[in-house]
Amino acid sequence: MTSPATHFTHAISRRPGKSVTAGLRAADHGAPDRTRMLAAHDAYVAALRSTGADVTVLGPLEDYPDALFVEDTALCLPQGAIMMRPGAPSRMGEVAQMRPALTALFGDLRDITGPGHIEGGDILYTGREVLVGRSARTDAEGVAELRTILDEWGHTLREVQTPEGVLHFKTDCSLLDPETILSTRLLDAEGCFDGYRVLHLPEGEEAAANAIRFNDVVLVPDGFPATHEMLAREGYDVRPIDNTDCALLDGGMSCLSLRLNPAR
Ligand code: CIR
Repeated sequence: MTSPATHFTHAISRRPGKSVTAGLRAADHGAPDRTRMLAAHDAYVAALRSTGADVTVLGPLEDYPDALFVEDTALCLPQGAIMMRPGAPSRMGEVAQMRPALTALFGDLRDITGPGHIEGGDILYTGREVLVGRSARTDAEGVAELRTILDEWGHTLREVQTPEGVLHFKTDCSLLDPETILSTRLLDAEGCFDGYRVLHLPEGEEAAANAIRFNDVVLVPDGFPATHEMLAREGYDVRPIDNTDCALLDGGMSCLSLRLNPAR
């Protein structure tokens, strides 16, 4: 039995534009190398496609340096898609740019209309519930608006807290299967994963926390051997992907795609 939280028929990603060098970052460790980033993006898309999924790769948006981080623009569930309202002002316009691709796939498309804000990176759908981390990008009003829509669709929303200084809730955790979460110790200490099996990132490899389970593979940032070994030992099919340049912009595996299984 597959879960809609881990098994998908489609994904949508977007190529980084030249403007990606101006992407948002909490700390400046240098600009990303777009050539290397494009190669990593190709490898990422190939890994998704290797599972048999239909992957749409959208063109770059030079007006939006962070537009490759498509996950933040929408929440996709089997019942429909919900267009987000990013808390980063420079990213607001990305949502309208994603709309046509989702309109083509979903019969029910909703909008977070505001005044609140919410970004997809703060949302973890586990199959049994939707966890939403309040953060510098996701506020109480945004969460409340999402809750109204999810109530209608029969999903339980549980509000949790993204730790101070962490960009998004999923910066520090990933769903490995409907029962199992990969998490930093820092985030798990918030107590948000009671009732799940939690695998902690090995010490010093916390930056590998943002992974994705996509059908039968798990995409994990390259360069974290203890994490790869732990996940392989647990039986997951690990696919390391170069994340050097996305990491400079606080991005990871989940940010680079919308993963979906539309009902129609
Ligand atoms: C930002 O600060 O918005 C981007 N530079 C990174 C977004 C990463 N997205 C994600 O974790 N879902």
